[in-house]
Amino acid sequence: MELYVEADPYPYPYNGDLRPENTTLIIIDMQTDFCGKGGYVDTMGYDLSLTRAPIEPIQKVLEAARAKGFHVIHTREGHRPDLSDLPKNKRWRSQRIGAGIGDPGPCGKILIRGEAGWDIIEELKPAEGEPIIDKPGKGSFYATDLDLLLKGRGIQNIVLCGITTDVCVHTTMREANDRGYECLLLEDCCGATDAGNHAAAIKMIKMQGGVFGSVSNSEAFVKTIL
Ligand code: C5J
Repeated sequence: MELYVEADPYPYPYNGDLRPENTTLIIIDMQTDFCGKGGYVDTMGYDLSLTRAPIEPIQKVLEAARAKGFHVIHTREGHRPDLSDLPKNKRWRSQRIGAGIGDPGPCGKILIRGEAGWDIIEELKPAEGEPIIDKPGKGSFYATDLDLLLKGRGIQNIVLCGITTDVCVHTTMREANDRGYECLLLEDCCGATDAGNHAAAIKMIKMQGGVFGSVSNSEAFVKTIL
């Protein structure tokens, strides 16, 4: 039986082969550092309401996906405490904006593995057995075992949620698309540090007939899978 999610610019997935066995939800970087008080994004001075907006829609999607037995994968951006995996230019740029990666902050050292700010927020805590991909960069494929894990599980479809839309979510979607995965981004389950950038990132996906995949929302996805 073919199953499609109502999406733009095309019903997802392209071939109607949407099953819990071949589809994963990937929840990107829902960490205190990106959406919590005293974290990296807050320290940079951005509006936290923008990166917190997707929390509730993601909770609904996560509940439905878990209930139906879909794969669920979480990611975290962060660096080793000795900073050996932190490119010098990334550190320099973060220091320039007053939120130096590795520097102490209200939630511990900024974007450092094991610190309070680096962890996934309580509202979206991974369940037992759900893999967490720790990544040093923006994309979830670079310098991680994500691709091996997806191939081993026979996953063809990736449904993306998380923050930020224009950075880690977009980079991951592009990486996944180039590897042949069929991608869907849930618009209300993502957020950026700038509303215009969120909108632009969504628009980019829809160009060229869906250059990186298709775009839908939490309600349409949940309605389709339940
Ligand atoms: C950023 C991310 N924005 N998770 N990281 O630096 O998108």
